[in-house]
Amino acid sequence: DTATTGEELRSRVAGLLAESRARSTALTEAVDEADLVAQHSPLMSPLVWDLAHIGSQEELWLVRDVGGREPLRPEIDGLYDAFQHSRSSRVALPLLTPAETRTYVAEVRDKALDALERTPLTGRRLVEHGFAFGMIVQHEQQHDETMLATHQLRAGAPVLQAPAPPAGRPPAAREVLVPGGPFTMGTSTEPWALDNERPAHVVDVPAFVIDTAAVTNAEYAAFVDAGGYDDPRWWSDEGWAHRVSAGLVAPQFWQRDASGTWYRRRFGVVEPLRADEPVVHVCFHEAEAYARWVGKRLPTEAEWEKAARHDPTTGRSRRYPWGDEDPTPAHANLGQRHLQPAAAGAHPLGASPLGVQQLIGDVWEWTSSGWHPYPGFEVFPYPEYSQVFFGGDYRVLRGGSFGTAPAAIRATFRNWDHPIRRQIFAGFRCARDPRPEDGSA
Ligand code: AVJ
Ligand code: FE
Repeated sequence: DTATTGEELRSRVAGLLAESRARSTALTEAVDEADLVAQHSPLMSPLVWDLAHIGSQEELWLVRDVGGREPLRPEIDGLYDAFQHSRSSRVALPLLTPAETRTYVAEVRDKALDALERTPLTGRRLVEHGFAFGMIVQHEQQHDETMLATHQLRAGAPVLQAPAPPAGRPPAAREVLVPGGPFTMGTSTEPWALDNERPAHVVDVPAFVIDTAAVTNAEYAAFVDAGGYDDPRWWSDEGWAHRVSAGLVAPQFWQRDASGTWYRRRFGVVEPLRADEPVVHVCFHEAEAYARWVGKRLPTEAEWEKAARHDPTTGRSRRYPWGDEDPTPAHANLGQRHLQPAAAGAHPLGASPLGVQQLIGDVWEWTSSGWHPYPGFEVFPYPEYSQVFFGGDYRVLRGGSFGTAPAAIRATFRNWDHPIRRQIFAGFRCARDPRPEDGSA
């Protein structure tokens, strides 16, 4: 945005830093000391590690790098380096105590705000330093979503509360044809886009048909109830092998009572499965099997982004499905305002020009694509964010979830995880190749 001045950016950043810290504080004050240092799942860090890691990254990038200050606690850098210790081993490290962690992150924040005050945010510096602050805001929010996933895995009484999301009526058209042709994927102008979203490049995407809503619990339950988990026809070889070895029988956190009614456990509350909500906590293999069962497939990453950004009238790619404005609560279910995805059709104002709904927020959406750099990719600012994962056993997820902050999502944002992972707030929508009756392709 050419109109952004250094002062506007400064106050915007200060507000977003405060917002992310309020969320981190709420997530870590909700549980007692024992819970903070506990290992709730081998897939997750103890909550106290995430909090100190948030501070440690902020210290590295804002206090030391942008601010040019001396390290506060150089001796703890290694403890909070995600590449030195696996998530499952972090609980055994000599971590800061919860009280020490709170003091540390508060001291770092004071110095980061001081750097924000003193740093020139004009010209090139606005871009460089503005990005560093944006990266740290996004980083804290990403770990807040990770901590929310840890809360979901945690046993015991519920500690988080939020109002129910708005109701909705499923879109009248269940799928739409996206005409074939080129569109601009990725971005070279979005100021806080991470390296993997860059650069903007033209991709020619053949015509495809995509669902206007994500697959719901009722739809997914029909697959489970029809024996979908017992029939290797719907699964890839790799997916079937995983289904068998991991003993998957339904999405994570689902349970059935004696009469066959489905329930799910959500942040410690067991409640009847809500039929019209997007299914969540399925792995890539489950998403792929469901899609095959209904005669469809998952969208590719390029298809997903074209459905989310392409404006067929102007030929331009938008920042969001609804346009270029930042998300509001009317557009999308983001930022942990609710503790679950909203029903299909709950955010019609967030629809794309072709009427595809809820692409942003609610549930991360699995795509069929692996994790690869765009043509012209350049590491920025460090290889451990994206590059070291390229080509690994990952699938791309798009769109963010109810637990993703608005500052940490846009239609170009790319997430990735292993195809067997279910602890993230991930669901999916289906796509397919057009048939003659779908009209002009
Ligand atoms: C982009 C969500 C895969 O949480 O592992 C946080 C983001 N990178 N700290 C993750 C990230 C470094 C990353 N994901
Ligand atoms: Fe991190």
